[in-house]
Amino acid sequence: MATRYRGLYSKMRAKKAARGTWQAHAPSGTSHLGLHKRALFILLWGHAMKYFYLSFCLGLLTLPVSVAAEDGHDAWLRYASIDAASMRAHYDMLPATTLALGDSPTLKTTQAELIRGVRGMLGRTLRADANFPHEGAIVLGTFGDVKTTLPAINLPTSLREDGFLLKTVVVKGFPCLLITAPNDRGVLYGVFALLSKIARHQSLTGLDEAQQPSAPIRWVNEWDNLNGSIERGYAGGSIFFENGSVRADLTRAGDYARILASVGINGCTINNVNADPRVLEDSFLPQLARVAKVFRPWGVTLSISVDMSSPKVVGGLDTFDPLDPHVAEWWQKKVDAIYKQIPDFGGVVVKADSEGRLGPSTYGRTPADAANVIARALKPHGGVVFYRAFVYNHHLDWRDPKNDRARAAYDIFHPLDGKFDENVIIQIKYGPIDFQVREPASPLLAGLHSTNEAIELQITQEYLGQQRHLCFLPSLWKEVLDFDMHADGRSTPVKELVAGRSWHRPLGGFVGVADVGMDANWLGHPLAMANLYGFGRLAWDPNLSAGAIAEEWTRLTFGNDPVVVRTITAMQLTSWHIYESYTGPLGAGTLTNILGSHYGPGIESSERNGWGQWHRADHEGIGMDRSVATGTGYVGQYPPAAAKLYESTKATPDALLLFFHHVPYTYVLHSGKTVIQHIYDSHYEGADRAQELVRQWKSLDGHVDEERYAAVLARLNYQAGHAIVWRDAVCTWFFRLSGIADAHGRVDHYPDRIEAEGMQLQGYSPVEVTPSETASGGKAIECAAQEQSCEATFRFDRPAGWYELDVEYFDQNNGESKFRVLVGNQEVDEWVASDHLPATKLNGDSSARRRITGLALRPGDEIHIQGFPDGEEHAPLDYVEIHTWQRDQ
Ligand code: GCV
Repeated sequence: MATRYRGLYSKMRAKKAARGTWQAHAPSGTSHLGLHKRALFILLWGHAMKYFYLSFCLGLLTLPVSVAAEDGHDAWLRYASIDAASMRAHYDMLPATTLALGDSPTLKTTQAELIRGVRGMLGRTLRADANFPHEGAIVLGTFGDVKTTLPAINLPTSLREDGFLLKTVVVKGFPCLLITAPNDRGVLYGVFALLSKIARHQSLTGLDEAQQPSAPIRWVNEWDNLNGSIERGYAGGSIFFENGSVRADLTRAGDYARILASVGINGCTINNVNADPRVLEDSFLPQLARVAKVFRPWGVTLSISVDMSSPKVVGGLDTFDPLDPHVAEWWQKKVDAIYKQIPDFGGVVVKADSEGRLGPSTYGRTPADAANVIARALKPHGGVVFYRAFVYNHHLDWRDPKNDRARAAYDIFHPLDGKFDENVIIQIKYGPIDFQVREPASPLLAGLHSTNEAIELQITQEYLGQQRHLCFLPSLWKEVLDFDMHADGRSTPVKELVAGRSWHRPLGGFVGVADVGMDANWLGHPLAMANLYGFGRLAWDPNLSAGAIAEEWTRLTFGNDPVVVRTITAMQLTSWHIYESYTGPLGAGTLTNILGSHYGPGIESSERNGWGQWHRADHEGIGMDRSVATGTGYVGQYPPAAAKLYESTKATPDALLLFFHHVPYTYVLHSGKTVIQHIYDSHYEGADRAQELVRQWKSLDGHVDEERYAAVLARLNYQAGHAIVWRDAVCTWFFRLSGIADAHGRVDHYPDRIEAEGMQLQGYSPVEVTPSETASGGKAIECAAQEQSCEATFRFDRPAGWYELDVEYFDQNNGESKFRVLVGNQEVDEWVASDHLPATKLNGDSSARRRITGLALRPGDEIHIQGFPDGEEHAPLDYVEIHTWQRDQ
């Protein structure tokens, strides 16, 4: 807080504490019960799965449960105590001993995790034995060890690496639980699966279950920079780097590896794909080895992103031409040096010829030339190259209607199919543009028959609300993974293609861009970790439904209270559609500011520049014509059956219409609405449903711990306010451009709103906001530079009653202005604009809402808003909106 206000502000607080009549509720300030009762319904559980036959029935229990505060650090690995004796009793059959048939670091970690989990949930400390005890035991070991020690046990022959078996067996007359796998990482995964069952109160009776991952590649990428910042990270600084080096304390990196392992993620690339060449300096390699060391016990393979120009920049050669023998030799020596320090190093990720990164095009070489030179160096060590297909020209001529960025990946990589070495994997973003709120599956996913591929999904919500908005991504990912490309005229869903199954590729799978940070809860929003969990679960089994994933995650993260499970699962499952509704519907792109933050509304930012994220809206219509007949020809990149779905406006699903076609605003959708009315309606519905999320969450007051309850409520309240900023910006923009009014008369008509520039101003003056649609009426007010405080006043002229006041202000990150609201002489609220929104000026990124509820107002009341500027932020205000107060909302 700036010194000049500190005194004033503490006085304001003291005054407020002394007052009593007026009630102002800060959105996140709701109080909750620390202790409460909750009913636990435990299910009648019966499965008919091949390896999974069990059923038991547990009763209805009512018991007091302490809801302790949590900060999210444990993610879904909380191992919360099962307090109900009757529930705990169902696990009495678990042996008291655990026997590890080997001593690899991973097996040791596995045994320790089992002990930790059982102790946390059941309050029992398993004994760790090295020899077979003369009693039942939980036996941990690889197939190899089991065959040697317990030759009588039949092991399945079909399980591949990382798969596992959980089986009740009898050894030397004692009932044992066997957790075994082809490799020790699989045993670790088996233990996590067992602990997850207990945490979700599932039965272990007669356990006989084998699981197998869908694909060998299940990796995350972290876009961390060596200075400790994270590109597109929204939860604090890097857990790996600080000040140009690997962090001295890697505790969180180890904790993260544990979280990854618990959902079967087996690799992690720790630095930004916009790679700093210094990671390949010899002096850096021992630092990387330190990260590998904390990953190793969890079976997480370390990899790094590398810059193609490294042979020149780091190696001092006069070229980085991938076909130059000196360059090949340099890569070989460098890779050998890495493996000397990190024998289980996984490989490298390459972003080249993309967004200003240097690449093989410098020498007229292809991506295959570039990928192969590194792949050959890695091959003797078993390493792989992930070569990203995110290669495009960001200086496209927007005036040429045939230009289309969406074509780039297929145009560049399809002709190279079969030219990549066997240890190269082409890493393909799920859509052809860039992680938009809705895109069709990239046609390149079906365009590589003789090359390994992996799908790149984004866990960090770059274009999807940056973890300030709730957006459950497995719903989006499932649509892409389940999409059937019909390649070769047969069924080839994306999930099969990327797993390498459709064309029998040896490698393939899933890469998720996670960008976790130093914030205790890893991703910022307490509910956003469902996306990391969902990524891991889908990489393991893409046939899981989004609903099953949301429910699993909720049980593990918030417990098994049926009300909690039902409510959070429902919120997660609607959240992507809600976000899409108030941002960019019908496949037009997210409609965010693509030239800067990628956060708030910036509808025009994508047009008339070379980045190619065009929606081509004009006075008549909107959308990119990508058809073969009249457009850019992009549709022709899909196999014929899929292309047929998108070539005509009639066949194209409404949700993707504007991605594939340019249509007039009056075009009638399959839904029966015109495009323009759909835009208006979806934005109003989306904003209303964002408010509904707040109501849903509030119904959990007392059912979840206070810390996470308050943190989620604050984010949801913010989201509900920001959804209105989005709604108004998008609707206003399209109304002005099309000239077509909203059939329901809502757009540009806000009867409850009082514009700040229309109030009586002292020290404040009106300013234009750019883009204009991001402020109500295109204008806001700011204190003049020399003012220490300013005031805007208006007179309340509605009937006496209870009201709520929404104050729309701007919260830049280059100052912390203070605001105070008074009715007459009485202060009713005060706050500091100290959020860290991605904006240094007034726009849709910085626009924020303060809701003041429960105000008794009478006609003639004067309402004053006082602003106290700070730094570059001049206490900016947009408007006030007054609604009748409904107590329960
Ligand atoms: C790491 C988008 C993002 C960039 C990102 C790039 C990529 O353009 O905005 O931050 O760079 O994608 O995936 O390489």
